[in-house]
Amino acid sequence: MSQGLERGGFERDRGEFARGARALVVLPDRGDTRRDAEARLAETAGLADAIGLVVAERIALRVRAPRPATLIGTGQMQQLADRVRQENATLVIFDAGLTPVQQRNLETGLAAKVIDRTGLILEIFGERAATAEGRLQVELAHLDYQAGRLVRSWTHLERQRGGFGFLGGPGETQIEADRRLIRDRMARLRRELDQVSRTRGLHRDRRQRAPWPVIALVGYTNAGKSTLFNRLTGADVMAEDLLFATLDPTLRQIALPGIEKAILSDTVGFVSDLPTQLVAAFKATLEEVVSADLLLHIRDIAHPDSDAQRSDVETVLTEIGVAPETPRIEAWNKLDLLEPEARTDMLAEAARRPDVAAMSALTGEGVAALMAEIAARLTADHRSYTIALDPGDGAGAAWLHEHGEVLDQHEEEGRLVYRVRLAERDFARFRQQAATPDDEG
Ligand SMILES: Nc1nc2c(ncn2[C@@H]2O[C@H](COP(=O)(O)OP(=O)(O)OP(=O)(O)O)[C@@H](O)[C@H]2O)c(=O)[nH]1
Ligand SMILES: [Mg+2]
Repeated sequence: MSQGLERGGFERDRGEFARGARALVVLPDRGDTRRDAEARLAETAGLADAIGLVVAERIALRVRAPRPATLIGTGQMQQLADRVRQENATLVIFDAGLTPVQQRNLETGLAAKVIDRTGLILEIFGERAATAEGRLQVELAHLDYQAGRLVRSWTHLERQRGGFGFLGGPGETQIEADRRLIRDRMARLRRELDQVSRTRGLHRDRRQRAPWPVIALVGYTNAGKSTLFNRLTGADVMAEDLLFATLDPTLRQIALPGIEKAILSDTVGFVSDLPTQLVAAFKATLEEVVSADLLLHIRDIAHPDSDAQRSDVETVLTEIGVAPETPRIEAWNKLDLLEPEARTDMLAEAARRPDVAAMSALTGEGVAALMAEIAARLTADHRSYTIALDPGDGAGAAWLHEHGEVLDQHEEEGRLVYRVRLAERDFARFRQQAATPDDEG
């Protein structure tokens, strides 16, 4: 097996992607009005920044009629080639999806390496993945991406990766050999991943039997999930002005008003046009999100594309299989960044909507109210029960305190009588475990 594949299948030619390498960011603008071109360029530059590339220039190109062979027009190609030369850029990032043919022709025309949005995001994930599972997932996504491009343009891949030329048996063409190699490698990765997620699945089952609700933070990348996570848990996960700062999920225990224990999970952020290969590959990791009792959608409310980001997040949530009825609360974050008028509007709007809380993870404003809101949602189906315990039943009393909200307790005829708010399923569980032959008889 060739070196490249042996060492991870997507061993990069670090040259163009090395930290400090100079890149141009190009937005082929089709006049899509949903997003602000400036914000879009800034985001892609931010993605490039996330792996240490130096963005020499951001260029929006009006592309009225995309050309199948090159995407952009001949004149535009010439202009861009000049910019590449003048800026000493070795890499050009297209904020679009490129066909393998377009990618190859652009590379020839611009005399630089060219990648598209999916390629860039895969690069970032490849660099970030820290856990075994994360690495396997990213590698799988990368191979899937490569395999798709191999079909139509293996020569490009061969030139880029040095080819796997010595592998084919007699009569086997290069492209068949490459495909087979990728397919085998992907099959092996899937088996390894299965193994890893099975182990994790066991953990989850164990936890699911525990009564604590799971709250999953979701949101667009850079919205402030980790900042809030750290504030609530006292943890110190990476929270930075960096796209995809978080890749692997982190879980911590928190307390909420009336809920002694809940699990809060911080996860990878989403981004518009998240490569489908990545969404598929990360399904296992995102199970935390899929099985959560409540989704806390953190939004950067000060971002010009905040609404578009919101629908991007909803799209990914649907794609990974989150049930539409899963309770969710929107946290309108970064309130501190708004101008006074916008801020007043936002607060009024948030107050009108039961599922929205305006806040700032940075200053802490509105965080307590948000927590109360979450607790109220989680306990919405809780009801009051009156439960009598023997005075000696310390374990029973502790259980009630841990799982419910004790509203009142008093002695009555030698027994301790609790009035306690509990989830229905907890009450059922309590009755089951507290039942003694006496009770039943
Ligand atoms: N002004 C302001 N900045 C914030 C607030 N919350 C987060 N930030 C900043 O926004 C940036 C991103 O925050 P993170 O917490 O890393 O965002 P994230 O959602 O975890 O991002 P990813 O892990 O990349 O998906 C950091 O620079 C934070 O300091 C806020 O309420 N106000
Ligand atoms: Mg984060």
